[in-house]
Formats: sequence, structure tokens, C-alpha cells
Amino acid sequence: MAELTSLNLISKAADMIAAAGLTVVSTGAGMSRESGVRTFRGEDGLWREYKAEDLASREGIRKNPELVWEWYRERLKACEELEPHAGYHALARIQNEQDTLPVITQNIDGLLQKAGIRDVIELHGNLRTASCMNECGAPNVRMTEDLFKDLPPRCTCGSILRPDVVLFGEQLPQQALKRAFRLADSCDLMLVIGTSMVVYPASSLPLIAMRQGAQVIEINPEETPLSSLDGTLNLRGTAGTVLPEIVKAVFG
Ligand code: BV8
Ligand code: ZN
Repeated sequence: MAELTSLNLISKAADMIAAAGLTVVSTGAGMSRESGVRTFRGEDGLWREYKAEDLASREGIRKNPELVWEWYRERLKACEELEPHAGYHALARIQNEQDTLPVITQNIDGLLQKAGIRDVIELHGNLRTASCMNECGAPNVRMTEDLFKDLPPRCTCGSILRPDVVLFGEQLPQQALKRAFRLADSCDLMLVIGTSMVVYPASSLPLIAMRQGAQVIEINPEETPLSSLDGTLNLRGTAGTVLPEIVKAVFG
């Protein structure tokens, strides 16, 4: 019976995607789990060893520049070596078939772009560049291997560099955030994939969508605060398995 229900859920999700005018995707760290990127809160989560604020914050960089830069070097290396899994290619297929599928992401790993997915809205920045901690005006620098020769990497002015990710306590890039809010406010359907719905303001997007009448499909092996809301269709599974099944049901 359980098998049957999940098949029904897949075909229900497929019908919703086929019928929706504008579908928007919102992804968190779980979307990259099957590509080998560690999540933040899972059993092997990055934050098992460290507290988020101790690393992904200005305070953390000031207090522990070497540790924070070691952490980002490890994550950058992982992102460069890892490949997008079948769930990413499924999203790319929906985008190609429906020619619009804006993808909002909290992730900084660049895997969406690596899968050829266009129209990616990076709410929390990325690991492509780094800039001066003291905002001296020097141009930002590309995050390449030689930047990590001596840790922490320094700006031409002598201050420490920081990766161009959004650190805790920092405002999100205004353009990206405004567009994300507009999309949440106007979509017919939001696919929410692999987020624990803890970090704000990204976590408010599915709620804004639901409030204006959009349907929400959550793809996550675990419950989140979104799961129990009336407007959520819960697909209790992983991105790498569920997304390809939905795409097969929609496009054959
Ligand atoms: C801001 C970049 C305001 C860096 C990141 C108290 C209450 C509420 C809010 C706050 C508060 N105190 C402070 C705040 C605000 C704070 C916040 O939300 N804190 C949280 C911890 C409570 N937010 C901020 O500071 C933001 N800025 O609000 O600015 C402001 C206004 C004016 C002036 C100045 C400032 C900035 C937040 C951005 C922080 N940067 N990332 C980096 O990555 O190193 S956050 C980082 O953590 C990620 O980007 C992501 O957002 C978050 C992790 O969450 P998830 O992606 O959801 O990942 P997680 O591991 O938690 O969950 C994974 C999920 O996947 C799980 O559900 C799991 O079941 C599922 N999963 C696992 N495997 C799979 C899967 N799903 C599918 N398939 C699988 N295979
Ligand atoms: Zn500088």
C-alpha cells in the first residue's frame, strides 16, 4: 500500500507541475547531499563539529581566520570535485521543457550551474570570489587554489579576505532577495527541496507562496516545519530519487 501511495504522490506532483503556470524551485543543502556535499544539520552535518555562527560569521572569521578558511577550502574543494546527481538533471529537464523554472538556492556549491541549470538565484552568495573584510574597495578575487597558499588569504591592503557568501548577521544580496520574494509572491507552485527551513529569510519563501495561494511540494526524507502545513504535498524521499521519477511521470 505504502508503495502505491508514493506512486500516487509522484503522479499527483507530476500533474501539479504540468498544470502550473509558473513553477519556482527553492533548494537547500539536502539538494546536494547525493552529490556528496555534507548538509549542515544531518548526522554527518558540517555543524556537528562547529556551530554555524562560529564559522559562517564575521565574528568567526575575525576570531578564527585560519579555521574558517580551512573550512571554506574543504567545501570549495568538495564542490569543485563533485558532480550534480540525477535530481539536478531532472530539474534541468523541467527547465528545458517548460523554458522557465527559476531556481532559488541557499547553497553556495555551484552544482545547479554545473548541471546546466539557468536562472539560478543565489540567496547566500557563492564560493567563486572573495573580498576584503575591511571593504577597502579592492576588487574581489577569484577563489582559486593559489589563494589558499597562505591562510588566511589577505587583501592587497593587508586585511583578511572573506568568501563572498552571506555570513550570519549579514543582509542577503538585495537584488536576489527582491526577486526571490517576487517569485514566491507570484508562483503557482513551489518545489521546496532539501531544506530544514531553519535559516531566515530563505525559510519564509514557501510560506509567502502558500499565503498567496500557491501549492507547495516538499521533497525531503525528513519532516520540517513545512511538512505539517495544509498546503504542502510531502514527498518523503531524496532529491536524487524523487525528482527523476516526477520528470518521468511528466515528460515520459
Ligand atoms: C539576516 C552561506 C538580517 C555561508 C548561510 C533567531 C530567529 C530567527 C532568525 C534569526 C535568529 N537569530 C538570527 C537570525 C537570522 C539568521 C538565521 O536565520 N539564523 C538561524 C540559524 C536561526 N539569518 C541571518 O543571519 C541571515 N541574514 O537575517 O540578515 C539583517 C537585516 C538587516 C541588517 C543586517 C542583517 C543570513 C543567513 C545566511 C547565512 N549563510 N550560508 C555558508 O554556507 O557557509 S546559511 C547556510 O545554512 C545555508 O546557506 C542554509 O541557508 C543553511 C542550512 O540550511 P539548509 O540548507 O536547510 O540545510 P540543513 O542541513 O539545515 O538541512 C538539510 C535538509 O535536507 C534537511 O531537512 C534534510 O532532511 C534534508 N535532506 C538531507 N538529505 C537529503 C535531503 N533532502 C533531499 N534529498 C536528500 N538526499
Ligand atoms: Zn582590502
